[in-house]
Amino acid sequence: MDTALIRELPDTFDRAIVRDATRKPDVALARRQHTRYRELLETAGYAVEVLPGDDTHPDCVFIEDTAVIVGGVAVAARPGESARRGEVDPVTDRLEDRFEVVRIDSPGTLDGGDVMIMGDTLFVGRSSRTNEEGISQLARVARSQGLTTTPVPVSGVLHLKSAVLPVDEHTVVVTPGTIDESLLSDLRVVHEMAHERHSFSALRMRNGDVLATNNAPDTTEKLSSLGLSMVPIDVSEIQAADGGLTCMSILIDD
Ligand code: CIR
Repeated sequence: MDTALIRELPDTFDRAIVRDATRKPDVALARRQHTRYRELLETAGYAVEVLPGDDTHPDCVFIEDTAVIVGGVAVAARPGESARRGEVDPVTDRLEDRFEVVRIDSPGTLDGGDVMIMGDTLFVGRSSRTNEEGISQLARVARSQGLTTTPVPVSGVLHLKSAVLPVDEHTVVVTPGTIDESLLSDLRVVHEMAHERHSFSALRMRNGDVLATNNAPDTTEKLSSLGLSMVPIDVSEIQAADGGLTCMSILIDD
């Protein structure tokens, strides 16, 4: 059975790092939204494994940023925000029975939210969190696993996956103006609707269903009309902490 590794939301979540602190997330509501996320992963057929939260790391629920599965290797990330680096070891400790663990070393930085694998291509965001050295260390692992790496400069958003989200094997949703779309050569690109800018987030699950944030209904409707099976979810408090739907899990194909 495929596994989804998630991490409990800590009591300190209202101190998560935010780029534009317009409002603090409500921790109790965020926790209910996270529980619903977990239930929907289970409904899609994942065995969900839950790591305990850590109150000293308010962002630890964003487990995607700490490790990236590339073939048979778990790459231990080195988050661009130094305050998040202590989130990595508890996650890689859990992954090391199943994968060889390779670490991104200083001066490299890499956030897992900057990595998107589509077929044989690993796209990696060059962002405020992921630097050139982190990209080249990751590219070495990718090459060893038969993948080609395409760096993608990202502007105006936190991570590559704040700008581009896979919704099926060859389709991505892009927020216009955040990346050079010509780098996505072989992929079908659907644009996030202008009036829903930065609201849409999605997670493609093992059964083909796509979780989608419920505050971007028109972008979601566009994808439904292309035949995708969309499952709406309210993650307002996760979004208030700059998170989306990919960032709360690491999906492992068995
Ligand atoms: C941060 O700034 O690091 C967190 N507040 C949000 C991280 C979201 N991660 C992701 O989308 N992969």
